[in-house]
Amino acid sequence: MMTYLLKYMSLRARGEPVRWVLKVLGVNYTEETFDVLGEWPARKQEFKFRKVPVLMVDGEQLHQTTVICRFLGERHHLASGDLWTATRQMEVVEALHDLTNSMGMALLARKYGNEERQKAMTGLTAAQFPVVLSNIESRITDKGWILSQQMTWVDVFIAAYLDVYENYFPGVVGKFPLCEALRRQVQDIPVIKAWRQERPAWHSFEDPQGLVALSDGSQ
Ligand SMILES: N[C@@H](CCC(=O)N[C@@H](CS)C(=O)NCC(=O)O)C(=O)O
Repeated sequence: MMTYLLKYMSLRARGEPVRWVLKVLGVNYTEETFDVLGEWPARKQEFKFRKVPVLMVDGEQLHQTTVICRFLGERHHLASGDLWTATRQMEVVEALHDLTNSMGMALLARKYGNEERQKAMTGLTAAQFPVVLSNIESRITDKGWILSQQMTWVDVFIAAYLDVYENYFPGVVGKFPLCEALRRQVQDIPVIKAWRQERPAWHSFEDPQGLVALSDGSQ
């Protein structure tokens, strides 16, 4: 049996998709979190790519959020076995995951008090979000899952991000009924329901409250 240790900051951000996939799979894992502002600078050097999340797999570092989730899904049989299906699923996974770059920049700009940059980065993210959602929407099957008749790790990953991003861009997910239904289906899995109740409140760094002109670009 493999042992898993997730190392990430005390944020939702790129941590939630990994946590949700681990929880839905029901595998044993532990998590070590550190504060993005207070503790990260001292910890950064221990990571081979100087970035997190990192999943320690039997003591070895595995980087990259989407790679970690795909590995877990395939390793524990919550994945499509068809190469082309899995590839088209990865396309929307990466497209949604791309948003974390501009959104991360917006949050950093807020931290440094640069309102203009924060607005620009929020606007960029807001403009792209519905584009990605409409592509996901068109790939959801009559069973409610992305290019699949059964739930895969891809659905769990997407739902975890929608759960975070609907707070940054209120009302947008709701415009895509199949995406909204998928998000609810995954949120209703008991282990996810429990986690959403017990998880820590937003860290001030990523708190949706107080972001300037949240709806810029999405109207
Ligand atoms: N493509 C990577 C990006 C990882 C990344 O940028 N992580 C951020 C935190 S969400 C980080 O480690 N930032 C700290 C730094 O760059 O010093 C992934 O998806 O895991």
